[in-house]
Amino acid sequence: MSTASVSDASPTPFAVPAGKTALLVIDMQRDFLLPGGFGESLGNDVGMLRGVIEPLMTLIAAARESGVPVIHTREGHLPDLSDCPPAKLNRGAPSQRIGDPGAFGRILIRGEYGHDIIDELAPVEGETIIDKPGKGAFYATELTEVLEAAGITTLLVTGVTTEVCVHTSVREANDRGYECLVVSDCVGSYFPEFQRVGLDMIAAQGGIFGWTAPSESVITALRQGQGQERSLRSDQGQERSLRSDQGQERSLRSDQSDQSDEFVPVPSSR
Ligand code: C5J
Repeated sequence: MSTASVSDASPTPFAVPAGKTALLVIDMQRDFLLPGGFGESLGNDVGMLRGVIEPLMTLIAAARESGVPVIHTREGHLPDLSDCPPAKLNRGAPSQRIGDPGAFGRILIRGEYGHDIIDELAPVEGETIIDKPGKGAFYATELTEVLEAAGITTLLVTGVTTEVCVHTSVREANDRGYECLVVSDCVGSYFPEFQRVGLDMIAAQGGIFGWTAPSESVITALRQGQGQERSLRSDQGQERSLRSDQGQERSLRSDQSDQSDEFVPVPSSR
């Protein structure tokens, strides 16, 4: 197995082990990102989040190309709100709470148009989508089982918002023993100061919750890993073919010795 490295990650270089790394895309949902939607109706500038879309499209494409699994999450609740505790439901402006009618359907309700992932980042067939009722991607979801089944130890974390669902998920992942790198230009906040401080907090104190790095460096590491895997496979292929050549040679020698064994001089009876 090869391990590439994000050499300029903060606070130190970050290892990206092949076959053990997944890309986690947190809550890139219409309710948070579309102009005229829930996020904007709360007075937020969705442009702050939309800046993430393009670099994230490029990173997701690189992950898919490198065979790194992409796992998407969506924050939302059952239509009857039975999975939304009052402590969450009774927040925010009345009439703009979870379950209320919004521009793109009931706000943050599973199955509604606004709850789904934006078209630009739509999951492709075979990718996991985790529906989460909380801010963290692990709370009341099957994410742990999905990661364990795939042998994942390392997460490249992206999505929105930096200081809420990305932070909560990274903290949860860190407590569960996962190595996390937060991709700095692929996470977004409605508030510039939260974006800056949110990223600083992750890598502070020697990487208290994880690492940070820009997507360009992460993509370089993914390509490096892909190259290493290719040359490992080609070395293994050459070794296999060498072993098979040696095997053929051995079998040829054994055939030859078989032949000589088979050559039984006919005893002369005369
Ligand atoms: C929020 C999220 N901010 N995905 N959700 O409520 O960060």
